[in-house]
Amino acid sequence: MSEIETLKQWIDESDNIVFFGGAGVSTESGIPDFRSVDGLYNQKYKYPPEVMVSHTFLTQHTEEFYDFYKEKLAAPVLNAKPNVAHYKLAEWEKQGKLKAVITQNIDGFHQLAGSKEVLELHGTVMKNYCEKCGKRYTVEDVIKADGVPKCSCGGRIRPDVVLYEEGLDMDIMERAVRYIQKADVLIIGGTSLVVYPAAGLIRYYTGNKLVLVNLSETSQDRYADLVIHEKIGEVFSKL
Ligand code: CNA
Repeated sequence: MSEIETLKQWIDESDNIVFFGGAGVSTESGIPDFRSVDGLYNQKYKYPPEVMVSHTFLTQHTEEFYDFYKEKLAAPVLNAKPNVAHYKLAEWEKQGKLKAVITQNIDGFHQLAGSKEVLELHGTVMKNYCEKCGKRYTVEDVIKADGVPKCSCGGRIRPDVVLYEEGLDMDIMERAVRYIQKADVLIIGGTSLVVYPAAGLIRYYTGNKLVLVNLSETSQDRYADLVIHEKIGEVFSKL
């Protein structure tokens, strides 16, 4: 049986699938990831993306932070749409087969594709708030602001995104752990599995159907029961 056939069989037979994904899920929508050859790490910037989306950078290089954030993380989301991988996951959830999507992505595409139970470990570009009064703003408000986006009260508007050096929401992490612990099939897709603590979630899986669908090799490939090194959209379109 081919790898795709095995995956298809596991999915057909299961009503407790959990998906854990990253930036590679959205590259086929045209949004660059961080670590692929054409990802943001390999584009020419003064600093690596990890530095430019850190808490220190927001506080010490505020204008540059917003320039990078608006151009490379927020605007691409408005100019793209979900792909077959996002839609497939939403379809499986609707059929009662998939319990949750746990994502490191901040693009909001799973919800746009119709997924309901989406755990956004790193927040979302779709939500933004004033650091002073808490007033909510849209992603469009942030993008169209001249320079650093400011609230009507004078405070700075920041994205509801977990920056490097910032802590994850423990409630979301605990829910993610519970879904993974109980999962029958765990599909991990489009993530280099190098960003912690998110990448550590894989250790909570206790089943024997751990699937890794990632274009490049990861350091966790050896723990998977099935490894497919292909584009996730292409793989999912065959399921
Ligand atoms: P990453 O470290 O950039 O890794 C992406 C992985 O996906 C790589 O191993 C690629 O080989 C693989 N990949 C790329 N395209 C595909 C594809 N079509 N099919 C299968 N695999 C593919 O990204 P991670 O998510 O692992 O790193 C975590 C960071 C990246 C998170 O904090 C995100 O917020 C951040 N990020 C998010 C987005 C987004 O929301 N779309 C975009 C860029 C970065």
